[in-house]
Amino acid sequence: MAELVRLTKRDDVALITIDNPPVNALSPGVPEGIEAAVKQAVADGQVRAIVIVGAGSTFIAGADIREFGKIVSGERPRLTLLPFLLAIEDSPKPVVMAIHGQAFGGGLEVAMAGHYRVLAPKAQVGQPEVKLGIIPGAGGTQRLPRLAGVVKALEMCAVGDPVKAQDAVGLGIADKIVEGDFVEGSIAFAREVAGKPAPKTRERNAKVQGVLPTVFEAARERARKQARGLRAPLAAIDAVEAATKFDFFAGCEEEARLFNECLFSTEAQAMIHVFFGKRAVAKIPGLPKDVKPSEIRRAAVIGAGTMGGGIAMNHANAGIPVIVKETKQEALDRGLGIVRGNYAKTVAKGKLSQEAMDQRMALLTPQLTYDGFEQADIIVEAVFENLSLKKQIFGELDKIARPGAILATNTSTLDIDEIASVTCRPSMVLGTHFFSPANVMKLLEVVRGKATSPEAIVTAMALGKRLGKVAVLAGNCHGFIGNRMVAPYFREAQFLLEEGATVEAVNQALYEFGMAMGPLAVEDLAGLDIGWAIRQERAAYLKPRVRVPLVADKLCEQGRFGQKTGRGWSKYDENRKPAPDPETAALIETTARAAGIERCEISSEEIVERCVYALVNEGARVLEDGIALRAVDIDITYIYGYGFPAWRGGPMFYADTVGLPKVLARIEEFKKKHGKDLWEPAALLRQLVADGKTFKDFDKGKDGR
Ligand code: T1G
Repeated sequence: MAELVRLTKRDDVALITIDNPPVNALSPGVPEGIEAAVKQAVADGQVRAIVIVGAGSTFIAGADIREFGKIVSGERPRLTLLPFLLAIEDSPKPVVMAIHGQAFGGGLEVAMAGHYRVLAPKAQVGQPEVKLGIIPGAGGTQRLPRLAGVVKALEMCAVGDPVKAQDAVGLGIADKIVEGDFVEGSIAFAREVAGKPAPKTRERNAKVQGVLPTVFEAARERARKQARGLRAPLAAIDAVEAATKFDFFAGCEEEARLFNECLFSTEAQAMIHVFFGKRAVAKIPGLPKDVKPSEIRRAAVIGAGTMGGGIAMNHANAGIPVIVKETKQEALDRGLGIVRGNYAKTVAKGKLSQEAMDQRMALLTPQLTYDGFEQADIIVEAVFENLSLKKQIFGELDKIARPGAILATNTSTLDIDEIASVTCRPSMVLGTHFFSPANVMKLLEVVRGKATSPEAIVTAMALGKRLGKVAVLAGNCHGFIGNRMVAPYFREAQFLLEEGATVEAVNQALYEFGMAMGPLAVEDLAGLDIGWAIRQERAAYLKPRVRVPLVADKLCEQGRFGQKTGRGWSKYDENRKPAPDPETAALIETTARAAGIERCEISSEEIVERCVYALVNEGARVLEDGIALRAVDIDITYIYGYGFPAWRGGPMFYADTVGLPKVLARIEEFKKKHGKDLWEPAALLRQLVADGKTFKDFDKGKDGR
């Protein structure tokens, strides 16, 4: 077994190197190796100071998250890193933590057990545990407030965002930034502090005394707003508060109690599922291992509308020069005006410098012609959702694009093969389905056609990562993964209105379930006319005598498209604040009565089950059809593209937590009541229940490693 921790000597300084690729996680053997090396260095008379550093790209990225499942299942004992950290802290010789890359979670906790911390200029430190549904579990909530103060520690532990090197020094978390040769500079620093008293972080109590309780109340208020439904941020606040109430060791006990309470929660299992899921979706099983992404140096976007403008911004943000083509000057000016406005807002918020904005705007080339398109490595078509228009454009692009260029369409529903059929290069045609607003939403559905080449797929997936997106590969069908599944979700939301639920009750039930917005509120935001156009385009595919929602079309016929017209399912004031619309409620009631639909009280629980189980059932079919590679791909799609709560792990993970037998039984009840055309259980769901398996089991062996 490769040596996880090495001890070497530089004259009077011991250099302890942690080498557990890829991110030096505190996997079994690492804490033990560090402790043994420290003890050895302490016992070595020639050694006057100790430096601990990480090999490779980072210091320590935290505890080994892969071990948590084994702790919860009882395979491994609970986390007990405190004794190992005390061994470092109680070293009579100063221990200098030399941090490059990241000191995250347990990595920062190890660093804070040291007596001094020096940082490489680009280093980051942080306690991101709440992003995994847990809290620091190795003294982080007790040592960090002693270094950075309670207010900053609350923010770092309850929100989980990293702190840059310069700020870490300013906050007192670290002592110095080392420029130049980092290891040599760290050793030189160690020599400077050798022989000086080794300050123990746990004894630095000044910053945890006399803290007003209001500080914690304010933090809890913020957490309830910003992390709705999450337990971990509130637990992190409780733990930091313990540092101001108890001595260090009693505070660590309280932290450990809260840590285990979180670790054994479904919330943590779900968010750890999402952590690894986000990385798993990038791995495509079945593609030749030697296929490498081709380089994207230049891009071109057709359409400067809401989507085209956002897509162009993504490329400029990644430093890729991008041509933006429109058909009319006025549309071009409007589109680029919105882009400039978006950047200006970000600059005004202090999240982007004016200089960076100017650089990005300079990468955008607005024009009305195809000039320069022959140099683009990828061309993304983002015109409105019309098949014949998209085919016309792809026919034109096929004549001018350079060989090997990727021709991508931003369609959200249409047939990729149909679009590719008008080109002589279907192998280079695929879908890059961005989500609105494209410069904000993280999800990118990369849609493969039947002829799309592995090169094109890996290039588009790699580009997705470069644009800061979470790219998920989808097969070609109507609506791909996300929109195919969301259709029955919206269908049920509308049926529930006809059966007696109010617009507010449906929205509130899903909002309280954890969705970013209720389904009808989402439709009002996106515009009811979008769905109307798709329904008209799909009318020919409707099965006769199968129930369809009746009210949305009526609203659209009255020009009520949602927020953009001030009225849709709800009515909106000038600030787009929603309010119940009695006219909509009346229209729903009269339409339902005219259709002979029985109306009654409907519980929030049933509202959630009807909508979410419709999602899960269609999700199972998406897996059956191979449109999604794994259940986790569906989960990541819904969390990063459709506002599904990460703390529920995504629709398929959620179904596993409810228990597939219960989900299937409920679907069978809905089938009895609402008919098999709407609620026939997916064969895969039946099979998994019959085999006593879960969607997680379905994914096993599909990780593309
Ligand atoms: N444990 C196990 N595996 C990890 C890991 C970790 N902590 N961090 C990363 N990996 C794997 C990851 O799954 C991927 O695997 C590979 O390493 C590269 O990661 C006691 C309880 C450090 C910023 O939350 O944020 O400490 O896909 O693709 O983009 O209080 O990884 O190749 O098979 O993300 O360069 C707290 C988690 C843990 C940090 C690097 N720590 N990691 O990003 O690479 S809880 C975290 C990250 C804890 C203590 C508590 C990022 C990174 P594979 P990557 P990257």
